[in-house]
Amino acid sequence: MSDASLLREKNYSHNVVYEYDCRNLVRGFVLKGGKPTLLLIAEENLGSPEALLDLSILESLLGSSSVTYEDGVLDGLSLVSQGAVEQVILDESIFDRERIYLKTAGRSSAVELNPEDLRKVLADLGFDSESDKPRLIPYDFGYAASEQTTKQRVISGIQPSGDMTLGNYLGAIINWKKQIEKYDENFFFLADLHSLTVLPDPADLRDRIRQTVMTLIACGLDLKQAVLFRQSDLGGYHSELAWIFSCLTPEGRLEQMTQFKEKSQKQQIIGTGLKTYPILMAADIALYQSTLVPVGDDQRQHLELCREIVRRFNHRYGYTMPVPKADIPKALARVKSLTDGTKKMSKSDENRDGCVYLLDSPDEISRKVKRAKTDSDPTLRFDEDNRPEVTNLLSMFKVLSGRDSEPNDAIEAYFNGKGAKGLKEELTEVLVETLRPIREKYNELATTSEQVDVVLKQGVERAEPIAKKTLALAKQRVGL
Ligand code: AQP
Repeated sequence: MSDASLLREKNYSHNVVYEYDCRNLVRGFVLKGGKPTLLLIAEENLGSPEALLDLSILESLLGSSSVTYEDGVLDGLSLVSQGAVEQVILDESIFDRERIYLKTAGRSSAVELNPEDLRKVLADLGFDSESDKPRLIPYDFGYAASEQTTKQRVISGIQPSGDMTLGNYLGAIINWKKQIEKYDENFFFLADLHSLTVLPDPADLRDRIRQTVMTLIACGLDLKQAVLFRQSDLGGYHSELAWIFSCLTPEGRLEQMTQFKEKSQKQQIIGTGLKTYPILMAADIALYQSTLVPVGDDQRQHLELCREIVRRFNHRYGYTMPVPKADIPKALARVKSLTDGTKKMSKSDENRDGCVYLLDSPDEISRKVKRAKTDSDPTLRFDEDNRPEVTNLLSMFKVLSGRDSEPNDAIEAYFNGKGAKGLKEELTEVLVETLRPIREKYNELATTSEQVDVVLKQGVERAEPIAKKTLALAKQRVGL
């Protein structure tokens, strides 16, 4: 529907404002002290309010030094009429979108426009970048631009459900390290509440929590830059938001989750937590106003559900948290088991020969890789569908040897005539060298136990204020 008349339907009484989003989210701004201004921003998935809008840019555009930002969507905020608005600040990247939804807090529906219609609406209303009044101020806030220009808050978690595997390393940890270098705000956590879904032995779980922290430190996570905390240390916030989210999540969606289907087949008792796990995961992410979630491909479906839940919350109660994006590695997003190329390498797998663990000794690595399943075709080719095991080994080599930007045929050509034996030998070598410093650092850390406590204590101190603020806002929004 293109409905320019709706834009003129109501008068609006606020100094400014507007919210724009291409996916039905609502975001409100009040700019006090400026001229009545319509603000059209190509916002997508951005983090904290401060990150959303650089007020100094806005102040210079408005020629005012008294611009303030007010969080949340205001009741009664309505569509604009020509008389009230003196100027429009228009983020030009809006026109990169296929569809634009204009929506206000007072209405439950949005006006869908294509970019050209928006241009017509603005022209109809008399806004023109050539004239002085009403003024159209085109500006590129860069919100639709690349990740480099956008502030991101990164979050990701790992379950202390077993010894960390090469799957965790390639699917998550190396990506976490890249994010730490790229972005200022990085939160990583031990998802210990999640690991209860498979009813671990309490003493084992306690040990694993510490071991997982030590392994993460040994992998070289820069904990001056990044925050590492334990989920259950802030469990009240996580579970309260998860409860609010659960009331918004259709039960049927949870049953569609592949991981639930797979894991419930392995469990004697299928706890409700196994099914509601993705809701807790959505809360873990939203609680920290996170925008980017580096995960392996196995989490893609859960992340999509998280995005749905956050959108639903924002849509119903007003903008409260950004809709996060998954950041899934392009090469080797899902590391497969060494013994079955159709299964992911998983730390809770009972068959330990299927996994390379980050703390495996060189002999163990060599033994496992030697016994890894391949097929009878001596020519090595990437073929995910028909030759999953060979593809898995080739992909591991490609990423671990730092050749991930090369095309697959270059790797195939490199192994031409070397056969599975040659591939296994070279893979072993590169695995041993990659994991050696991790194992050595871990052994060093294991001699003193205090560092784990210090790291976790600092993590809580840095994470709690954000969790507290988001939960308070979410509760207020839903009427609590
Ligand atoms: N095989 C994998 N390939 C790519 N990424 C992976 N990840 C895990 N396995 C692979 C990524 O590692 C992060 C933490 O994962 P997790 O602790 O949630 O899952 P897990 O290691 O797979 O542990 P479990 O207990 O054995 O869980 P399930 O039963 O789910 O397999 C995530 O970013 C994940 O994507």
